[in-house]
Amino acid sequence: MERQKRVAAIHDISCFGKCSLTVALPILSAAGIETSIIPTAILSTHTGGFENYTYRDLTDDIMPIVDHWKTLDLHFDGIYTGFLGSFEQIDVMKSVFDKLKSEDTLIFVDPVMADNGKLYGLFSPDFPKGMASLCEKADILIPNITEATLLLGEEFVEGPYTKEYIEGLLARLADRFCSKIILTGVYFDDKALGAASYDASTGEINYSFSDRIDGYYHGTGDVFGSAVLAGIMNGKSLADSVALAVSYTYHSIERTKNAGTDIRFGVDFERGTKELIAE
Ligand code: PXL
Repeated sequence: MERQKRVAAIHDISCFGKCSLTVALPILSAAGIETSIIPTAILSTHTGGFENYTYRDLTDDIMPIVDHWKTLDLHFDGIYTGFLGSFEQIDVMKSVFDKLKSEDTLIFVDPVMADNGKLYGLFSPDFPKGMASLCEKADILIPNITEATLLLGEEFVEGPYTKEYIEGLLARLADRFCSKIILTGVYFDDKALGAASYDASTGEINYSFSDRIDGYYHGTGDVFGSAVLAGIMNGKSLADSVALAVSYTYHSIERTKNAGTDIRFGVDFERGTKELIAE
């Protein structure tokens, strides 16, 4: 049997509402990936639609965890960062990468900070600049379109998009940050929604779409990112991993919609994990 892959997932724990670590850990584990975690903050819920949530910042705990791990001589095949609770954590993440990465470690960065043309309320206007400096260290960068424009310092453009616009964004992101880009929230009409991937080292661009389900279901970016990384760690190509993640995320939203669940509560990704290991 092949050696098991090991990933370090570094996100917050939102105790209720299924996103960040409560999504990344189960999805990667279900896909057969050993997953170590570093929580960046603990919140009672995520910040998307709940009021009066608790927030405990864990910035001071991150380096001691990493330094202890260093004494164990661990090898990581991937490091996956998502929601970071503060500006300071951006610099902390750069040190974490330096300390934990080996030559073959894949740095997978989801620059979680914005959606639908808006920076999330708890981030200051200079946060995207800091996040951009972290993205320069990524091997694979996975922004949505709002995050992509913020990282590039461009105006947000409303969809539906043209192929020219999407492929221009992919090229500018690859130019500025890293050779492999996955752009989420891509749509050319109101029927289908999906993602585009670009590998600047080969020039290959691929698209994956599913039917659009109306409503803003929370945590789907984390479900999608975790499924992409699961595919890549399991040896799939970038394009095949994106296709797997589009299908898995779509089915998770579909189950949630059919159940009539509150859209803030997260999606039913749990009952579809078989899809992650299907050949
Ligand atoms: O899913 C991204 C995310 C992660 N963590 C927290 C969030 C959000 C998005 O709103 O609020 C705490």
